Amino acid sequence: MRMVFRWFGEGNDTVSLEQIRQIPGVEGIVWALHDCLAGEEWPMDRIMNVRDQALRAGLHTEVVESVNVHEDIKLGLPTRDLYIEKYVRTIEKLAQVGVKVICYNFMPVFDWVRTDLHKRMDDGSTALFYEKVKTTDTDPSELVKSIMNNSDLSMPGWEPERLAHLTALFESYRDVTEEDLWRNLGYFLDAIIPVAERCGIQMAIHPDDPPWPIFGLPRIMTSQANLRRFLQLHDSPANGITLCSGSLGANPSNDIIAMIHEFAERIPFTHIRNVRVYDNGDFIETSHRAQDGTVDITGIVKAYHNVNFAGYCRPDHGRHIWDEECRPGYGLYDRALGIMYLWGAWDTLERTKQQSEKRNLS
Ligand code: CS2
Ligand code: MN
Repeated sequence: MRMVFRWFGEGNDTVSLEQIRQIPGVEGIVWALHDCLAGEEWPMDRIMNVRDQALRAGLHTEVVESVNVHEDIKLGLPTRDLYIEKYVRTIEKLAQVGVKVICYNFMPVFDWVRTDLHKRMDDGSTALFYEKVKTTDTDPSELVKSIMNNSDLSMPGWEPERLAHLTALFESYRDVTEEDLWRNLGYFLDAIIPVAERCGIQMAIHPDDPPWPIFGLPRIMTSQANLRRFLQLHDSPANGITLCSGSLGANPSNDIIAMIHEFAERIPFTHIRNVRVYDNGDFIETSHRAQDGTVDITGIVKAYHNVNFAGYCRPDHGRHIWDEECRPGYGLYDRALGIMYLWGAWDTLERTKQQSEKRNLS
């Protein structure tokens, strides 16, 4: 398991590369050119700039998250070919600087959605919270406005440029069904996966967060059956999954351990984090510790260990603790604690295995 840490870039993140370097066992950053809008081709000089910065801090840049997919591709519009061409060129450039995995998602309009970015918990920390009723009964523009009022940072999937066209975007998805989305995803994969194969890159789709339709928009990366269908849509080792336990775990009927066993060969990248799901479907992001939420984090680490997982791993979101001011979900402290929890579980399994191998030899 190769530990990495998400970094939003100079001036765009409260966490520094030097701090990341000091978290035990972290080898690289998970990065993106966050100000390149979906559909834009990434400029080579800026790509190299991030690579060089990271290298100077002793960190690699092998994992990119995300190269965002233009809505016209998800909608299957005639203009999609143009955006796919640009996407392909970005993949090729990233390969040139040694990128190995590209995470992306195929969620219509929004990326991840929460209804409160600073929900106060009993211990005084705050965390990202999702109140189900607000994504069924609220006007999405109102929700977005109320959330953005609390944040002066542009977040992935919530870029002001995109949100300014929210009504038009919703209109264009009015007649798009889940089957349409599958078809459009298949078309996209048929175009990009051969390029990824040729470049030695693994594409890794991120599950939908939360894993169900919101505001009437279809979502398909939601369950074990759908992930299976996704892998078959274009059957290639370059067509993989970013298995995110927090996203999938928001639906308690998702058996993440079973997914790890079934899809192991096709998981180049994992996000491990916990959530606590309530009976009414609301959920809050918690610490990574298994007891703090409803996702079996130690069981998940054990499953990865069983399948000899050698891919990249990052803690996903963290709570906001110790008065840290940071991007919602992306502070230093709680994610670093998360990493140490994951290492604790992993190293115990690893040492136990080594000891028993030694015993068997003697
Ligand atoms: C991430 C997603 O910050 C997060 O919630 O898990 O934004 C993720 O980066 C994208 O969905 C991947 O494309
Ligand atoms: Mn994730």
